[in-house]
Amino acid sequence: MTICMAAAFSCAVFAQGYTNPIIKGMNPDPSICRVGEDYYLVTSSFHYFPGVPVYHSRDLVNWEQIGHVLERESQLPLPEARSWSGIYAPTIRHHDGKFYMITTNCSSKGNFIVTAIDPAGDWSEPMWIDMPGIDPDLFWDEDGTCWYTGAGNDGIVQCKINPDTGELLSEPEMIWYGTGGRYPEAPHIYKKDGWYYLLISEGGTEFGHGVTIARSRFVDGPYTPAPHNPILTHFKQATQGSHIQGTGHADFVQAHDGSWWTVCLGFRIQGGQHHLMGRETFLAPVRWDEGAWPVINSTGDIALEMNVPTLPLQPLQPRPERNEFDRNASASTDPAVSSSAGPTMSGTGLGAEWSWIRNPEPSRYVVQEGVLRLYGTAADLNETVTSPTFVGFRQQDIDFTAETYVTLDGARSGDKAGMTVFMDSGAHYDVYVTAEGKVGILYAMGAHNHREEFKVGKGRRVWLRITGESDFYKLWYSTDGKEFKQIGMNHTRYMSSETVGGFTGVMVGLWAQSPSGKGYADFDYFEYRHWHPTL
Ligand code: 6LW
Repeated sequence: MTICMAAAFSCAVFAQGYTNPIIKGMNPDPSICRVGEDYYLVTSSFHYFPGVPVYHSRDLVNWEQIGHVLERESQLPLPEARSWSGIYAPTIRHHDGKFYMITTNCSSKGNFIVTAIDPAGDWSEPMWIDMPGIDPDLFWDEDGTCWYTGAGNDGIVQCKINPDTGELLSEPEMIWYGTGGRYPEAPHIYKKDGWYYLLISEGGTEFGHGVTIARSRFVDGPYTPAPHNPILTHFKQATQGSHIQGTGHADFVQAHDGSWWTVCLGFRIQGGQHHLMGRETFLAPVRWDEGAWPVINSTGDIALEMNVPTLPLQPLQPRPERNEFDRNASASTDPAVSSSAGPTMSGTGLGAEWSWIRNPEPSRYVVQEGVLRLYGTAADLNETVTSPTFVGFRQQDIDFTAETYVTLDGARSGDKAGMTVFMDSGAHYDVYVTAEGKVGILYAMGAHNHREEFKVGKGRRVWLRITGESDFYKLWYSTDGKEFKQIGMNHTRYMSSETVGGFTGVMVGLWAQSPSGKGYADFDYFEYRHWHPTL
């Protein structure tokens, strides 16, 4: 049976309303566009490859990942990229039959545009833009002029651009400093009822985050701030107890029924004031009367359960909990498939929900005969330069169980392979089996690495499990797949964004390490289950 875990994100369906976040796990800086009754959304990917996941929906609530924008190393060079570099906030727009995605590669040459006719790909090679700064936006005015708007050092800058070449056509001008919050960023421009609206974020992407707006009769200003700014924030008394914090970085879309909506990022807190799953994508209705300022969800904040009218809901098949590593019918049989511009990961047989660190070697990842075979390198998960043998699946729930069965029959002396909850090269908890027939755990916490290894009777073939809950990750193994023994437990907060920094969220990963570079590990299945559907 073919199982593709990219198929869907499960989401409660109500006669009216929906559950936030609409896209769970690390999916920050959402940008959205509509073509007829189809909606497309992209998010940031930092040092993960492929870059910029693309999601599709027909109701704004239920989203399916249809691919990535940046699938080739030529589009996404990630030399020495870390969890605070690589790809930042993308903007997706559709103009004259073509999709445009503009973003910043902070580990390469900065801002660039790629284009596609089909948002599922192929996308073009990058057209680099000679402009510093981050969070670029594209806006086409009614006269056909295309405007680049982005975040500079102290405020929002703008100039004319040729979106089909990346060439700048005017001198950059500062158009707004925001309302005084730190890091004015994430601009998007919209035109409505004769006004140009400039939507931005301020306050930094932590607890003080918020969205502000200004408008002008002219695209290049002067912009006048809305009297009710910030129009979205959880940095206020009414939401100090909310499970959602850090709301910001929004984009607007007008639905095909005329209603307005915003997608934005936020994070779900756990283990005290900590978040582990990165910043996720949320949805809220916008009231935007003619000539009036937009109002987000009446009160300028959002909830997990949104009791508001929606478009007619079109639920997707729930994501299968278990991936048996049967090759997807659509995947190539060649493990290292090459396009004209270099190898992509689509040939590995793993679906779009999987991510690699920096620029992986496709031939080290092979799905065959119901196993995922990982060929290790000398690099371990503390690696900061090359791409360790690792493939990750976004942690999507505070309470979850992930499980696999790993065989090291193809291992060489010194080899290890297993599962991890991975925030960063300096923050991951691993459970593994060694070629010498031991099981082990590693807590990587900055400069401190704590390792324990135990001899197990049967050696070399074990079931491994990681469970997550609000305060702890627990690490388990089994030699029969029935009785699991807990061999590790550590606080979630040591791996949180508040402790570790960076812009990413935890990935549940499978990995292999082989000092000789010749050993391999076989993973029989990967199961990910949400077991406590409260948050
Ligand atoms: C992004 C900036 C932000 O470029 O975080 O929350 C940065 N907003 O707009 C990285 O995701």
